[in-house]
Amino acid sequence: MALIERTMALFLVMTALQVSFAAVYKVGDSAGWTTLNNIDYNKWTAGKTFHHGDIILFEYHSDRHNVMQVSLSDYNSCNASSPIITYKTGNDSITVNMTGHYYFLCGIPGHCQVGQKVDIKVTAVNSSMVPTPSPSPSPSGQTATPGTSPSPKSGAILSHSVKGLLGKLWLSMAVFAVFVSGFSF
Ligand SMILES: *[C@@H]1O[C@H](CO)[C@@H](O)[C@H](O)[C@H]1NC(C)=O
Ligand SMILES: *[C@@H]1O[C@H](CO)[C@@H](O)[C@H](O)[C@H]1NC(C)=O
Ligand SMILES: *[C@@H]1O[C@H](CO)[C@@H](O)[C@H](O)[C@H]1NC(C)=O
Ligand SMILES: *[C@@H]1O[C@H](CO)[C@@H](O)[C@H](O)[C@H]1NC(C)=O
Ligand SMILES: [Cu+2]
Repeated sequence: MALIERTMALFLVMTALQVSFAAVYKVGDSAGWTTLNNIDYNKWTAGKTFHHGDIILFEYHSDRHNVMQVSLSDYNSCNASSPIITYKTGNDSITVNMTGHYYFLCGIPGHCQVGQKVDIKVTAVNSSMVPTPSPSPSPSGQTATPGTSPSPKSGAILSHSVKGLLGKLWLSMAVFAVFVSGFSF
């Protein structure tokens, strides 16, 4: 019984630790979510790696803008007539809990058209992303086309993930040590 409780406690702590790794990204940084200054929000996302569990924060004047999560085609055509979800508090924290693209736009007429839209690609952090000692040949026998060597961007994603995994490993070990030491009582 004590073992089960301990295991459950360990699980809860681990979950809490996962949560504490969530990053908060304020869209547009200090400028926020606006049509002023012609902000290119897809420039803002460049170089950032959004992970499952991260928080996307939209800050804006709620009487001037809103935030709609839409489909890809609605994103491309700036169609605000059938949003998946609409946020309008002016201070919306959105926890991204699925991998893939989140397409957001402002639903106020004309705003998306002048660039108030953002495509946030959420990546999972998982153990299969840990680098292998040597690159193995493609199992499907696919030959690499000339000039398609791994881009520096994928390297950046990799190192980011590895850093995250190492952090988690370190904390897991610390928690495990506490867990094990509990038995000596
Ligand atoms: C916007 O989307 C709705 C429903 O998805 C569609 O009926 C409408 O024609 C679209 N409007 C434009 C301008 O594409
Ligand atoms: C928006 O919400 C965050 C927490 O979600 C808070 O830290 C921040 O102060 C809020 N900003 C404004 C302008 O209310
Ligand atoms: C993801 O978040 C949305 C909105 O916050 C929620 O409706 C949905 O149930 C969540 N999905 C999972 C798998 O947690
Ligand atoms: C881990 O990542 C790989 C490739 O990115 C993906 O195919 C796999 O489904 C992921 N696994 C989990 C558990 O998310
Ligand atoms: Cu707007």
